[in-house]
Parts: sequence; C-alpha cells; structure tokens
Amino acid sequence: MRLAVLYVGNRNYSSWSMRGSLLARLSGLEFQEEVIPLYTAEGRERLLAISPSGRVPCLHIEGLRIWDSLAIAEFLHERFPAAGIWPADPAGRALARCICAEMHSGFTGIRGTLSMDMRASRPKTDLPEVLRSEIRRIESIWRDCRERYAAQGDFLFGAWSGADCFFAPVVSRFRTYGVELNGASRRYADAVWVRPEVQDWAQAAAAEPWELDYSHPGGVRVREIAVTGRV
Ligand SMILES: N[C@@H](CCC(=O)N[C@@H](CS)C(=O)NCC(=O)O)C(=O)O
Repeated sequence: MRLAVLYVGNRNYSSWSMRGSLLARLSGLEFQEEVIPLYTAEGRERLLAISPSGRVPCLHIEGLRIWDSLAIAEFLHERFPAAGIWPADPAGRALARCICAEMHSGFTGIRGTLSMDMRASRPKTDLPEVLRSEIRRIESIWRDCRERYAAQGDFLFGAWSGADCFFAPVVSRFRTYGVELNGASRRYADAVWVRPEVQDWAQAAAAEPWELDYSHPGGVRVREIAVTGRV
C-alpha cells in the first residue's frame, strides 16, 4: 500500500498545516510530509493539483484526499481510536470538539492580525480591544480545561491530544507577538512550546528559505532569504 502523504504549506507561516501535521504524528500514522511553498506560482499550481480546495493541509490516504484540519482530525480518530486524538470520556470529547470547532471557525481577529510567523519575535503593545477579548476567550478556554484535567497531565485534557494540536499555533503566535499570559494559561503555553513535535516543527520552520510579506496591497509577496536555523 502507498504511504500516506500529508501536504503542508510553509511551516513558518501555515498554522493549519501545523495542526494537520501534529495530528498525524499524534495518531501514529506512517506518513510522509511534503511542503508546498505558498503564494508562489509553482506552489499555486501544485496546491490546485493536490487539494480540491487549493488549501493545505491535505492528507492523501487510501485513495482519499482529506483537505481540512478538522476532517483530518476526525478521520485519524476513526482510524486510530486509541491514539488519544479526542479524550476517552464523552464529556471531554464534546468539550474538545467544541473548542477545536471554535478555533476553526472563530478568532478571526487573531488569525487576521497576529498571523503565524514562528521564527519571528515582534512584541506588540496596545492591542485593540477586539484582539484582547479574543485572547481573554482563549485564556478562559485553557484555564477551564486545565482546571478540569489538571490531575491527568499538563495539557488541555491531561495527555497531549488533538485539542492541543489545534491550539499549538496559537501558542506560537502569542510568543511571536509577546502576548502576556497569566498563571495556568502561561504554564500551559510553556508546556506546549517544549513538546518535541512542536519543537521539530519550529526547527523546520527556522530552516525555510521563504519570507512572506502580507503588507503588500497587491497580495502576499514571497522573498527568498538566507536560512538562520534559529528558533
Ligand atoms: N479550513 C482549512 C483552512 C486551510 C487554510 O486556509 N490553509 C491555508 C494555509 S494556512 C492555505 O492553504 N492557503 C493557500 C492559499 O490560500 O493559497 C483547514 O482547517 O484546514
């Protein structure tokens, strides 16, 4: 049987790709990961060839194409039910699915303004209220989960799960933009950052030779850069 392939975008910038990759690693699936450089002419052509939506992550497995992070989570959960993508208890599963769905469809301020740029450090002061209220909501999700599952481990549902895969890019954004966190949410963010699979992704991001400029009115510009390898 052919090895599954997970197509991802630039690791430094593509938060949805990071989620897909962390989920695939958590599931135990044997897969190969292929990076498609976003916003290049060559990348656009490849994206359209491999993903019906033209977006990544897209998992090619068993003759299927699964082109959305939530659908990838559910598919992998069905294939590998013991991997712990969703918590074992029904209440925990419902809560985990709620917070991942909320992440998937919401937080448009954070997603639009604090875009993932993993290797960068650009602390921002005076965030507008709309962003501060989204950050407060994320902290309240993290605190609530940590209060419920503190006895079972350091992550949202105790053990590392699909919910942590969904929030790991948020941890990276908070580091890049210097978002100050308190108590339980800071400890949670620190625990996520040092996870080996998060660090692997960050190292790979630091080794990428592309820089994206979102500020250009004509669309995102890509520049080739010297690789620093710094995380
Ligand atoms: N809802 C999708 C979102 C995927 C998405 O927006 N991916 C971005 C990269 S982070 C993409 O492929 N962009 C390519 C483009 O817009 O050309 C998911 O959850 O997987």
